[in-house]
Amino acid sequence: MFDFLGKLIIERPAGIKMSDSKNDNQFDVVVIGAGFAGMYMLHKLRATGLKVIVLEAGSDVGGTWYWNRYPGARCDVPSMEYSYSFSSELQQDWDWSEVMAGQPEILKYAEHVADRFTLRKDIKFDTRVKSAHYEEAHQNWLIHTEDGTSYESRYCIMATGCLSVTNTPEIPGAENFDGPIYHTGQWPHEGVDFSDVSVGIIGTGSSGIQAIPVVAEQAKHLTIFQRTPNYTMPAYNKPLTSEFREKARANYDQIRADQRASLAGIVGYGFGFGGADLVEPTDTLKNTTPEERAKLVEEQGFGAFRTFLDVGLDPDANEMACEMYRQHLATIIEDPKTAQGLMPRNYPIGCKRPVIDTDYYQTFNRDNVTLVDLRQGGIQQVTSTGVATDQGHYEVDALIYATGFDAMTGALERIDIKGKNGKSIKEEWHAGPRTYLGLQIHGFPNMFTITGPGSPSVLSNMMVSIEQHVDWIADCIGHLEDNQVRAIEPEEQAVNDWILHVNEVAKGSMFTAPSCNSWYLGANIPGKPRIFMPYVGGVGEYRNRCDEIVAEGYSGFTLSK
Ligand code: NA7
Repeated sequence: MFDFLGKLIIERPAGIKMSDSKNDNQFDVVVIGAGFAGMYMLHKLRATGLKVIVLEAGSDVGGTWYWNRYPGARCDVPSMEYSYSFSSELQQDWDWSEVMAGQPEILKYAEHVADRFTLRKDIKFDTRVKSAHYEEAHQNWLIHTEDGTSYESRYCIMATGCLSVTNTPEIPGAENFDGPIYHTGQWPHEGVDFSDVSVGIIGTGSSGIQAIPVVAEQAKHLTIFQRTPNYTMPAYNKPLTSEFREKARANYDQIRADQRASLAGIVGYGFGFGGADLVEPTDTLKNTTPEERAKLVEEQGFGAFRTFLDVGLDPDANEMACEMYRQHLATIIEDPKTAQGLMPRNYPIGCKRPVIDTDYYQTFNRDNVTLVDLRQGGIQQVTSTGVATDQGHYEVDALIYATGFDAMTGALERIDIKGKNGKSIKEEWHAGPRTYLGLQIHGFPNMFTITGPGSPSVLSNMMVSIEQHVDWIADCIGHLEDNQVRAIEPEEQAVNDWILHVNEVAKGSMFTAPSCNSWYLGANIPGKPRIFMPYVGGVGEYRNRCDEIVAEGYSGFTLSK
């Protein structure tokens, strides 16, 4: 229902914002999280004159890039594209040094943005939010932090990140391990020196695949405990030349416009993916002969199937592509047993988030690297001196868990969030996350989720999706303020319809193949409902739908005085 044109119940004198009469802990907006989403949300809302505070668990800005300091951590989107577009001066001034920046450079960028826009004065660091309860009587959010402080606000914006709650599997015996245990997502700020250390790493997702080559260079020995091999492509990362940067900057308006209209928020400006230009796949792999496929692999390596449309649609064509992948892999790895151990099988290419790497497979040709393919016998327990598996015991001095995150919903469900009638977000989402547009939840008025489940989010260049959500939310709040609307929340039917649509679009894609077990589906967390969480329809389509909904007078939302 949309009723903002109805009679005004509460009239505020013109020109007086709610913030004018607030005490220290009363705000118009509380934003939770000071990663790229929370930082831009703060900047954007400041222009409205509302009283805003950001609460952040870390000691500084950066979110994902603040916590994920493991060796080799790097963005998998070209930095000229993985950067804010909201300030033309910022994008003209900042010099990215490489095509895909490493974590230290991205964190420096976040810090620079915080300095440049004096963001820190409205961010409370070292402050973890414990609960956020909607008080129906006052139509306010009451937010409690672990240090015992409470905040009251009209709007509560969750900028809590999609990959911010680490997944640490409970492996028996871990508490008895004599050496240090690290998690890639919570890496020590001072770094770790692995010289002369035998290291074990559990997990070969993107984090493991990035860390392994770098740790192997330093460690005495590196043992990789791999449960599921991944499909990974070379990143072809390289330094950026000043000529390239200048050309890209001159084209920034077009690049940004193309990103916003694209499928994944990435146009591959100047590099494409995997070092080759982006191509629109049109050919049919199933029409090729084994000889033709072998020739393609010989000529193009891992990229050999990228021009074939049916790889993403037809399980048989996909399996042919997987076989081509394995053929090329076998040519890189010197030891045939290790090559077999690294070969992904029994799930399609494109089911998990694509991984790109630097020298990953070459690392397995080093003398100080051992692969333990857990498909041949899994981990039994961690002992005081290493890891016991069904294949034997492996001695290590230090262990790294590269075991991922409770993605998309973890950070929200970790906070005790209660909406109308005291209903918790956990209850509301017991069968999987339910949102309208990934922006709002029925029964939780005036709470917004930036890049929440049901939006393109992790399937896209996060910067593009963050900026779109922040702009939408800021416009929405401006609209509510201008029209003296007290609360907005989605109708239950609109949520149902949107979820149906999110599932419809994902159906038939490799993302939801029965053999696919990805964190997109929550399959990495025991007991988590198996639901495909992000919106696969593309950032351009999605943006259009969000804009249409506004033009239709916030259709699907209830706006109440
Ligand atoms: P991922 O992609 O979730 O990878 C986690 C890895 O850890 C994956 O190989 C898992 O194997 C493995 N894992 C998890 N639990 C276990 C246990 N108990 N035993 C053995 N192996 C285990 O997380 P990342 O941090 O690498 O990447 C997350 C995203 O960050 C990435 O997609 C980018 O967007 C950036 P499994 O596949 O579940 O068998």
